[in-house]
Amino acid sequence: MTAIIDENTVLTGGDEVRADIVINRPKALNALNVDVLQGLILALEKVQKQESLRVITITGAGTKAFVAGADIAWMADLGPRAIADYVELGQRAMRAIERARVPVVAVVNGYALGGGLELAMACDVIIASDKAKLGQPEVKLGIIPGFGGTQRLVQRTGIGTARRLIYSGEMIEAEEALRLGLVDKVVSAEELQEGATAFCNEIINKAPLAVQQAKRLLRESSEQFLLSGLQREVETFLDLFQTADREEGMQAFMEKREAKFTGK
Ligand code: DAK
Repeated sequence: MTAIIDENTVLTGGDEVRADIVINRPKALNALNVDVLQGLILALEKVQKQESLRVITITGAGTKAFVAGADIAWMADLGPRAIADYVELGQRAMRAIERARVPVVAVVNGYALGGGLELAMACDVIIASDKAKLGQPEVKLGIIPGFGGTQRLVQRTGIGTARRLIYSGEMIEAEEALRLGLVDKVVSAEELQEGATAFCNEIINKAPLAVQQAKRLLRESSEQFLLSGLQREVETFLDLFQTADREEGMQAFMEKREAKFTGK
């Protein structure tokens, strides 16, 4: 896949024990395109070179969105080969988060939709602002969650809630997400950074090897099941990507109108 990696789309900062990764496309609500996904993978590799690292945070730039999903305008015109490459890249980015040697905390500062919620769910812990809105709206576009949402949402909320959220595509508020187990902590928007720092310090102060081994074991507890589910999700996603409903769903989004689906 050819992509020019714009280093400014993913920023890194922090100190010797904590790395902060910021997805930086605020005008497109931090939507995930190739640059962002490749930038995320590179940022994760870079920050983990620091031996003293204890925790990583991921957030979105600006006050409106964590990540509003895959970049629909960009994705709408992709052919079968390019979309298959995108799948591979997206899955690699999610797995890089999940397999990072230290815990990764998603700091959800606004909309976390579609691929954005999937990215948050690949993190170990999700801390959300009370203004955040979360959902898997893919069925409104003629597709399904394709970066692990059909698998990781079930793990977080149980199957009943996963069905409700994925079939309806509805957006929910942070407080409801907390009740459902979709997020782990809700903090007022004004205090989100302090709340995230307080939680990171809880991790930083603990025995690093114990935390890291716990992370590995927790991940491995469901890994085989997850990997086979992810494979089936990708295959189904690619089939749906070829349908007329998918074309209509994405076209309707770009034209800011309701989609008219035909089941074709
Ligand atoms: N992609 C591209 N641009 C987006 C975007 C997105 N997901 N979300 C928002 N934007 C852009 C808008 O088009 C708008 O651009 P301009 O018109 O200013 O140029 C700008 O960001 C501001 O958005 P709005 O004007 O719409 O702002 P509002 O406050 O009115 O609404 C909103 C905010 C978040 C409710 C709304 O923007 C919205 O509904 N956005 C779309 C959310 C969505 O449907 N997300 C799911 C995308 S599908 C794959 C695996 C996974 C995926 C894809 C492939 N493979 C396996 C290959 C994932 C799919 C998805 O995530």
